[in-house]
Amino acid sequence: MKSIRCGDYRLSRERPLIMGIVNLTPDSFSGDGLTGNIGKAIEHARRQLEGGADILDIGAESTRPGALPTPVDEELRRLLPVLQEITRWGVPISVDTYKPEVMRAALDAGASMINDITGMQDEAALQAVAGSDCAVCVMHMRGMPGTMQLAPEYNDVVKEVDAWLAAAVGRCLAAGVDRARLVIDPGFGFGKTLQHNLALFRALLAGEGDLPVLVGVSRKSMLGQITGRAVEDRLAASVVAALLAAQRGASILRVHDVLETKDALAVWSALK
Ligand code: HH2
Repeated sequence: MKSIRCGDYRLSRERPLIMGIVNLTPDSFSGDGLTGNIGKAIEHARRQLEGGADILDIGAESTRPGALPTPVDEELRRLLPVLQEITRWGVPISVDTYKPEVMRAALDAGASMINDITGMQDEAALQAVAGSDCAVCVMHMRGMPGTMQLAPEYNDVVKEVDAWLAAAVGRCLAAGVDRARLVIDPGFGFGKTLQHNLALFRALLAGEGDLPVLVGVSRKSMLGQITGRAVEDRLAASVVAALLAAQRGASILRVHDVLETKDALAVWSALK
């Protein structure tokens, strides 16, 4: 399968794609959240695009460890004004949400991908995406952000995450979502210790199946644990991790630092 169906777009799988993060939140872990200032958020989205993003991923609820859910109306209030502008730019826009109401509103506003950190477990979420042609990213998470990092435990994290994702994919297919629309994501940092994240990262290459994999490790605490650096000093670690994920076959790299990741991929592609 050479491309991912993503609304009106076809995303090539011939090279790793860069998904630029746009956080419309007051409390994102990376400190890049923009809320209440539509102009600044749109400017940030534009910069991500000019830096070389192939897709923008816009989210209006932080899912950092310990975060509490944002009410639907507040999420929509943050999201829609920005979404309505950037969906006119002629590039694929992904919306990072697990709420069916927000999915529906996002698709109505022209989003071409839904990025669900809860892996489409909710029947209403499946219904929200089934009738559209959007791409759907199903991510693995153990628990919910409020409590997911308290004491995550697995017998075999790689097998368990694979089985969970296979079940999530099965639910999507059964609901009528075509396989060509699906993207899977092991969910780095979502209900996982450093050791779990490392095992999942190393297993990326071995990942069976033909589905494209999205990897989101940008600025995450696993990189802080490895380097000892604070979130604002994790640029080099994030770029290296993105590059390694690309080498291990990731199709989509979800990153805060688009320009730097783009350069790293260009050098890799020229020198490999
Ligand atoms: N990570 C975050 C949010 N959404 N979606 C996918 N598919 N994969 C990820 O790894 C992922 C995600 C967390 O990062 P960020 O959006 O920067 O932080 P916050 O949730 O605090 O806004």
